[in-house]
Amino acid sequence: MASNAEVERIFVEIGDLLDLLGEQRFKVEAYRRAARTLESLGEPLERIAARGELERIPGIGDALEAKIREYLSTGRLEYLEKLRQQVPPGIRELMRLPGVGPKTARRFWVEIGVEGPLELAQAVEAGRLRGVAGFGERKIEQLRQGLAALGAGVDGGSRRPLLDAWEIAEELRERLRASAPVDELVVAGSLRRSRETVGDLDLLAISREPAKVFASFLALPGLIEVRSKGDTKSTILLAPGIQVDLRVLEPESFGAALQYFTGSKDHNVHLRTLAREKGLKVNEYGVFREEERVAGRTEEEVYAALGLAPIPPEIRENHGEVEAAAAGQVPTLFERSSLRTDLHLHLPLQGEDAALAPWAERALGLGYSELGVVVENDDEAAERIRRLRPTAPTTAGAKTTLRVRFGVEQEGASPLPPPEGAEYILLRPSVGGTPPKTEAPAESLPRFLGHLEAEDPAAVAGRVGWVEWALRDRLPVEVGPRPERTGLDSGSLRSLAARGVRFLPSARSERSRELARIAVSVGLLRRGAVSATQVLLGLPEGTPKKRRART
Ligand code: DGT
Ligand code: CA
Ligand code: CA
Repeated sequence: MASNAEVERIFVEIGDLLDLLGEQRFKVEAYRRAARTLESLGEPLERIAARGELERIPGIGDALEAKIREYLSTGRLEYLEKLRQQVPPGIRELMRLPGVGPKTARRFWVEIGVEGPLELAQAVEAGRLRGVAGFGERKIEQLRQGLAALGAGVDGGSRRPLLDAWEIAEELRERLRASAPVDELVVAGSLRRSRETVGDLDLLAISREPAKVFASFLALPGLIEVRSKGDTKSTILLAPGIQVDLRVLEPESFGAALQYFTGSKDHNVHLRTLAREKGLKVNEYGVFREEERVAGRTEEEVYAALGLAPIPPEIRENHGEVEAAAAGQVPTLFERSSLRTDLHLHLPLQGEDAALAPWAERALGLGYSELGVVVENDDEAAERIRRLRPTAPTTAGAKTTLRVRFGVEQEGASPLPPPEGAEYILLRPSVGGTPPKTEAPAESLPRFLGHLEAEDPAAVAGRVGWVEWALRDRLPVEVGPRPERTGLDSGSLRSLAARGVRFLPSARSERSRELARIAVSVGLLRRGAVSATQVLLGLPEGTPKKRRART
């Protein structure tokens, strides 16, 4: 669901962009004022729009109302996208510098002629700011430090959550596939290993026309800086500050490069030692005996040449997996292709995804046979389910059948009976609460613990208690794509699996396209070495008991 905060952020951005473009004060201020109004609005915009009362919000005139409507119904705003194209992304990046707002960033752009942090740093070092009105020695020194911090923030240590990196990478791959002649395009590095945080993205491609691929790469929207440029490798910095390496490779060595650049570094070091013992040499071009390449086209080939069974990327951390592969005892991890359902999705109130059809299409594309729509267990739950059920697709195409189920979500401690039509219950931690001392309320419907996401670190830490509670009751536990907000990172998944917890992977979608995020949830389960037997492929079983229905 498009939140007020999203629209607020968009208006702030429009205000900044108009300011950067030197637009008139009143126009800029109109957006900023509207953003402030939205910040203090007590009700979701979607609801106000549904009542047709957007124009009653103070400071929202016709033009802004139309923009809010467009965004709510399409999730996009054409006006914003046009503005973005008029301002080089590097100019907006300049506003992250201390003491630099839209006005100053515009002056750097127009008066000094720089288009981003790198060029500004060069201009500062070349003394081109000296003598410019408003730039004394102190101000210049402040800029120099800010620029260093901006660069350092990217090179040294600023890692981002797995899901964010995954989404950036997916968009990048989509764009490059559409604009460049690539036969193969994959992401290696820590993202392929499903590490919980990702430093930079490592893209590998095969193409007969590398020059065209690099040209597209260097013309990507959101590019802030070109860090290096060559015939086989280039590195760029993308907004909002993530580095991306792209390598274009020969098919003969693609598997070796994929293996090498997937890492981890410690895993690779172990492989090299092993190779040496066998009189082989392994690098990003292949496995070699003297000068002869004995493997390189596929990863399996590389591992086989070293006498190893294939090792899934997610466990390549040199934590015993190489020894296990040598003994032919690599654990069998859960596979995404065996997943049949996602039981935790919420339909937005408006827009295309308010209907089930786009969800069904995506779900079938993912190979699901079942989809679970969750509604809050309140007075309207039965009615919402009743309204949606007749539109639920049961078949699509000749062979495939998709079954849509309905579940209710409620607090773990709450004794609420389920409404008519509900088929399962998602129990979530209560806000600010600790898990109940008692068992989860007995119920005939299948139940699981989910919705573990929290923003506040203390609340995230408290999730452990809830998982323990679920474990006592043998309730399955949902695994979503944001470990930093649930506390369920691969390490805890591993130890929970050892204690017999069964998991329900979910993409936690509120838009149909987000169903694809299941890749991240499954990646985490795999990184936790969770086997197929510990993942539920459909609804858990309910505890048969007298059923109280509420209508
Ligand atoms: P990140 O980007 O910090 O999240 O982590 P990675 O693992 O993606 O690391 P990155 O991007 O520096 O390098 C990608 C892979 O390339 C890394 O996992 C293993 C390989 N690699 C990079 N540098 C070296 C190295 O010096 N020695 C070896 N053996 N492998 C390396
Ligand atoms: Ca990386
Ligand atoms: Ca890298």
